[in-house]
Amino acid sequence: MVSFRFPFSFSQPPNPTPATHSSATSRPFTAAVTLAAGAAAFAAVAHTNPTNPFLQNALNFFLADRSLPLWGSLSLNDTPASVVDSKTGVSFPSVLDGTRRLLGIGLRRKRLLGLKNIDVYAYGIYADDIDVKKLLGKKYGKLSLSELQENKEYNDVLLETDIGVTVRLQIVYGKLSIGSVRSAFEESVGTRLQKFGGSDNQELLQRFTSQFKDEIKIPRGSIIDLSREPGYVLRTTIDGNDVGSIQSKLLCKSILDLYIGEEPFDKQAKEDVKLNLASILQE
Ligand code: DAO
Ligand code: DAO
Repeated sequence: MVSFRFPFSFSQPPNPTPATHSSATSRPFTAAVTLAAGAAAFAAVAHTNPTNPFLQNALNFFLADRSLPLWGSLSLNDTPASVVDSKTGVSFPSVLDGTRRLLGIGLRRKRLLGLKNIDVYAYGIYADDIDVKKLLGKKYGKLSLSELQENKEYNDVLLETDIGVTVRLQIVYGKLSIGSVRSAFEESVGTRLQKFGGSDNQELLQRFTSQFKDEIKIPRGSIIDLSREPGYVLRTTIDGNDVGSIQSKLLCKSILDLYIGEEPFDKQAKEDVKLNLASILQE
């Protein structure tokens, strides 16, 4: 196993590759974790592939910042089964539902009574690989990483395109009540419904929050999947059980905006999503 300073680690190294990354290990990363086969293979490929300037650029970006591995440059065999978020210790599968690929991990924090911040949940953002290539490949596949970074439309492309997306929330706060979920939700999503939809969206908000029945428990460790299915259907599951589906482009956009919009809960997670999406588009 190779010791790297990254904010995440892979939980399943199938064939640990020997350490060959002395240049990379000296970089100033923020958290020390272990990095196994998947990204090691990637790093090796990128280092030894001067004919692919995109990969080199992407690698530089990747090393200068912190990020998930660039999936586009890993073969499926090299993809680790899951990625561990070092801030919370929560683990996210690299792939959900067969084709949804993990693009970024973030943390939702909340200030309590203006006093202290609590970690409410860690989240993973996934997008459907096939949809991404089909719907975005033609338009963005030819652009370089820096061109993509400057492209204004690309910034919002996951928000605006009918691509399967899942945001998986894993609760880390141990004392969440349904009441506090409802009111946080009315605040965060309510603001977005107004921003995108204008005045009267009370009914839509009501429809969504009425899915949160009083008897539902969401202890630490609960997994909530918020999925945008084709045709702008927002589907919610808790620990794998369906809670409900609502067809609304506005609701889908308002929810995803919390994570990949203009003011996301975790800015780094959004940057990771953009970078990993770019990497997949270069495949
Ligand atoms: O009042 O005890 C408290 C703390 C409540 C924090 C609520 C934050 C809720 C964030 C939404 C969670 C969605 C699953
Ligand atoms: O973090 O402010 C926020 C909003 C998160 C959206 C959470 C939706 C939660 C739906 C499941 C509720 C279960 C009772």
